[in-house]
Amino acid sequence: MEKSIARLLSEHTAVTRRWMLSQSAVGIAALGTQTIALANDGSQQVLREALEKLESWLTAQQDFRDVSRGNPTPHSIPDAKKKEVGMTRDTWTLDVVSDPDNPSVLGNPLSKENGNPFDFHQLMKLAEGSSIRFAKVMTCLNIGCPLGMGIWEGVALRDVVWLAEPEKDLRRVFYYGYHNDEPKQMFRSSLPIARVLEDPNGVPPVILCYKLNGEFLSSERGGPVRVVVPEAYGFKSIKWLTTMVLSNISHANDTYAEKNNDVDSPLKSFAATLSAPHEVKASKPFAVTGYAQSGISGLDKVQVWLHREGDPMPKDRKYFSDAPWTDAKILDAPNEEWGGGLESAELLTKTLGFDASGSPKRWPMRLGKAHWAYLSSGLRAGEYIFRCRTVDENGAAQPMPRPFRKSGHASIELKRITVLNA
Ligand SMILES: Nc1nc2c(c(=O)[nH]1)N[C@H]1C(S)=C(S)[C@@H](COP(=O)(O)O)O[C@H]1N2
Ligand SMILES: [Mo]
Repeated sequence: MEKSIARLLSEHTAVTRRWMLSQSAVGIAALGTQTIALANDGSQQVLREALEKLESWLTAQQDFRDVSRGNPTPHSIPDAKKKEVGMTRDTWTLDVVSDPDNPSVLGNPLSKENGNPFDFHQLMKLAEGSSIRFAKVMTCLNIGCPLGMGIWEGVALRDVVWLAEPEKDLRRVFYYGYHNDEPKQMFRSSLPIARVLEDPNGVPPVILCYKLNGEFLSSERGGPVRVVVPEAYGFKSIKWLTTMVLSNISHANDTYAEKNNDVDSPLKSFAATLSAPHEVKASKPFAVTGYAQSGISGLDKVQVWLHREGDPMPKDRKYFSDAPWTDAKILDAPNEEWGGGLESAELLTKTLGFDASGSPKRWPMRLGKAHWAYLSSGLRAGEYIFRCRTVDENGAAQPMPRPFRKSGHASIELKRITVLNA
């Protein structure tokens, strides 16, 4: 989608500042040998050019990648039809009911059929006292790169579950959205009730989300209301939510399980490049930039390894754990300009993980994105392979501790760089 030039410019200036600021704040030593080169051989210029092309930290709603299923995709149906089926804020309702196959005992089931569904007005009433915001990267388990990074706002799902007055026989919730009233098109996800009622250490609540980056959720992003599960891959965050089923079923029943996906897998940490040169001249500085997703075990380091063809390979041919990795520089938090169309940084003062001045309490933020840069002062001629990886806060290097593809992307990316004789 179209980005205004003003927005692009302000975001890019902000990114450049992130690096420059961190150089003065963290000091010269943090950059090691790289700073020596920064003096007058063009490194400064090379780095500036690479950083200016970096994406902003947050992604605007309309710039998220869309992987919605459905024929037609629910967000593409005409406005009149959206009103008819409850896909607008003034017509939206949610059923919170017991599972007929594995019933939970509910004192007050909420449903259209009984004439008492939960609606958007009630959601806003709940939000007045207890809205929740957190930063999260939305990533599809089956796609290598994140779809977008946002500040998601909503009400804790448990606040609405309690309105249905569950009494016993409740082990799991499963939920789905509008799917053109065709059972075959239903896309369902599920969670243990424990996860809904209580948050694991430091992880925000599961929410019924109605805003992204301070604006009401667009139809394409799942509006008027979607579920957002902070630590999960995208498939748990059901869009165009209509139905929450409280169940005594003892196991996951997600639609996503049908395609061999590991539906219990939380977000993994991994790094990837955003810009890397194909060709550089020998002994000339060059920069590589990228992002890292900070998974459930956080992000301690981003490391890179440049392997020259013909040089000996490490013993570990699978994950290169014993290769001569060196640390890249993780960029500091954006200072003021967060990107993503965030109207005002004021919102961050009321966002989990940020302090009263709107600064992140920890950086990088778990379950979010961070950006990194690597500056080489120059290499001798040859064919090189550039690799990058994360090291999480438990010390596990990508793709460990969970290398399997169907639990989310973590394989190590590979980029070829040719260094030509000068
Ligand atoms: N109702 C519904 N919700 C859905 C989906 C869907 O097809 N239908 N796709 C899911 C998947 S697989 C992903 S990865 C995320 C993507 O979220 P986004 O479109 O906001 O980027 O939405 C999830 N929620
Ligand atoms: Mo997905």
